[in-house]
This record gives sequence, structure tokens and C-alpha cells, in this order.
Amino acid sequence: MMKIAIIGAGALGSVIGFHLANAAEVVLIDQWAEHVAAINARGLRCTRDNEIFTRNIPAVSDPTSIDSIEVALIAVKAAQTAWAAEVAAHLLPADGVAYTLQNGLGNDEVLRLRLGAHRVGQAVTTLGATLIGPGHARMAGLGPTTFGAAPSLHIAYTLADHFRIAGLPASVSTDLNSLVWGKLIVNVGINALTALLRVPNGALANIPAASKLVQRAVEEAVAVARAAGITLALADPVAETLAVAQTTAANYSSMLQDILRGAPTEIDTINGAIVREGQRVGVPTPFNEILCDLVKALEATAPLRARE
Ligand code: KPL
Repeated sequence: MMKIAIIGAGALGSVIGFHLANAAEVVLIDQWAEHVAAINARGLRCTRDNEIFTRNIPAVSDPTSIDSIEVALIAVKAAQTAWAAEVAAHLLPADGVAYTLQNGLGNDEVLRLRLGAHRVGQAVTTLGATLIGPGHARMAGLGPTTFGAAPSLHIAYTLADHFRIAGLPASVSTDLNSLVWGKLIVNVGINALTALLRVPNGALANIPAASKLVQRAVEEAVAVARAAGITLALADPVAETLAVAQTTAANYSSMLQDILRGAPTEIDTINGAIVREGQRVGVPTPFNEILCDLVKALEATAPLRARE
């Protein structure tokens, strides 16, 4: 059986690990000690369609005791990517590959710097997941996962096969960049606004004043993508972003979840990436700049928040 380490067992990592344990030998690695202790004591719980399932999967915070890992799936938040790169460097053999499933732009570069380009792959997932509490995740939507063909077509197909055997839809693409940007644009439109407005995703699709803000964020990002020569996998990016908000209507976006638990957000790799790319290709991005500043101010003012 293939031995896979999931580095970052938050909402996404836990849901993937839970399913993948059907098809592979899985070990979960996470810095949150209470979560790791709960998984080892009571098993990893996963709520799916209002039913709770439990599976015994080993979890550790300190990866030094683990060996013979063939592939690492990176599912940490952007702020922990450098840590994840160190862990992967320790765990993987010379020909082992780390695939990042993270949101936004730039995480793959952090991994490449530590592991080398020949050992880093990227995947785009539209799986929806929420962490309910220590040791317990909820599958919020069974969207497909696409693995990039680089750096190893063989490993990409092997991972996609393992996902499918585990009940998670998956495929391989030679044109991952357009999917990476497609997902980025959806996150640009949904994540910061749901965090700032403190609403589930559906509010952005159903309340015209909020949909208008999604449109502004997305249109700027699309202009940057076009100037950067990216072929987008989305035919109508604003409509498709609003459609994702509708199909995930009850979901709290990952950025809203970060804000609610007082954790750093991924604003720099999402809206911040649009601002940086915009500067590089000469496209102004004032609306995304303001979203970045507002989310950073939201993070920094958390201890002072007025309560009812
Ligand atoms: O990817 C997401 C996220 O929350 O990060 C979406 C698609 C917006 C679903 O919540």
C-alpha cells in the first residue's frame, strides 16, 4: 500500500485523509496538539450527509518518528507552508514528491525552494470541508480534485487513482495553471468578502449589494490574468464565482473560518497575489488592495472587537 503523509490535517487535510485511508496507508501531521490527541484517542471523525463516521488513522505533531513516506500532500494554511516544506524535506526520500492542495498563489514556490522543483507538484481541489472541533471534520461538498502532470505523470496518475478508489473524484491535467487561476479567482471573489461581512457564501450570491462587490474583485483579477497571459478555465468568471457561492451557500469560507478562530488568513496568497501580479503586469487593482488592507485590519483588531 502506498504510504502518504498529509501535512496539515485541518478541515481539508482531515477530510482527504479520512477518505484516502480506504486506499492508502495514511499518516496525518498537524501542529494543533489537541486535534492530534483527539484523533489518536477517539479516531478521526468525519460528518458526511449528517452521519458521523469514525476511522483510526495515526496522527502526529512531531514527524521525526515517521519513515518510508512516498508522497506528501500539503494542506496547511499559507502561514505554515515553510514549516510544511521542512517536514516534507525530512520525510520524503530523494525521489519523493510533495503535492500542494493549498489555496492561492505562491505556496508551490516556497516548497520548491526547499525541496527542488523536481519534487513539487500542485493540485487544485474543490472539495468543501469544515473543521467542527478537535478530531472532527465535516465533508461540505464532493468537488473534484485535479493533479498537475508535473513533476511526475506517474505519481499524478497514482494519486488520482487512489483518490477515486477512496471515493473522491479526481483527474490529471497538463494545463494546471488555468485551473489554479480559476480557483484563485473564485477565492478572490468569495473569501475576503465573506470574512469581512461575516456571512456564509450564499449571501454573496443572493444579496445584490454583496454580489456587486464580488463582481468588482473578480473583474480586476480577470484583467490581471488576461494581462499575464493566463488562459482561464472559466467562461464567465463573475457568474461562475457567484454560482460557486450558491452551490456552497451554507459554507463558511476558509477565510471566514480563520477570522472566527483568530488565525492568520490567506489574504496575501489570494487577493494579495492579484495585487502583486497586477503590479508586475501593469494592471491597477485598487479594489483588491482595499480588500487586503481591510482583512489585515480585521486580523489586527480582533482583540478589540465590540460584542453585543
Ligand atoms: O475554496 C473555498 C474556500 O472557502 O476557501 C470556497 C470555494 C470559497 C468554498 O468555501
